[in-house]
Amino acid sequence: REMVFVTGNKGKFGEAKEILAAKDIELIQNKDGYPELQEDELEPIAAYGAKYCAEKLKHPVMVDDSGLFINALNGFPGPYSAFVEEYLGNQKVLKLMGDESDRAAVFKSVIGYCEPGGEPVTFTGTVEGEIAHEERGSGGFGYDPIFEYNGNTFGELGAEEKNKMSHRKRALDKFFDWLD
Ligand code: ITT
Ligand code: NA
Repeated sequence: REMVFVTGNKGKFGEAKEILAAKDIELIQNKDGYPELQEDELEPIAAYGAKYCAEKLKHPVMVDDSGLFINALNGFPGPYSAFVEEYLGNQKVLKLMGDESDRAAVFKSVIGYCEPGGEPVTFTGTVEGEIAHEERGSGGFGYDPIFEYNGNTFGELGAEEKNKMSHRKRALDKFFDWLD
């Protein structure tokens, strides 16, 4: 079985490809992109993106809208995670946190899926962790070096470990339970 994943993010694609290989699904990357709605929640962004791409490509597609929600920053960067990563980066996010003692954060991934002529569906996966005091580890991508889970940052975990319990893995599991 094949699945088209519309994303420009190499890290997301690589992880999803590995996770789905175990389910015997071949993932194909499409980098065409889609308009991202400005919303507080990731679900409508993923739903709109999936619908837009399914109609444009005339093919079933999945998208993944994800974000890091930091408790002490009232959920920021959340839906602005890509923008903040690009324009500020991990060091500035750490600076924003300062010596704040509440380090709680949630990584969230929303898979949007749609078939041409159909309505989009979404599947949400979350993982709870903490914002580290410094960047650690060279694995993964994006916010991985500052997101701690059970004492290790996602940057310190290998892809295999991260893919066992990440927000993306949890969202993809729900999606493929639904597809079957
Ligand atoms: P798309 O083309 O799929 O939209 P994107 O990078 O723009 O790719 P998003 O809009 O979903 O993705 O933004 C999510 C941001 O959070 C982006 O900066 C990602 O690098 C980062 N991110 C998402 N999942 C992550 C993960 O598992 N580990 C670290 N950072 C992650
Ligand atoms: Na994006």
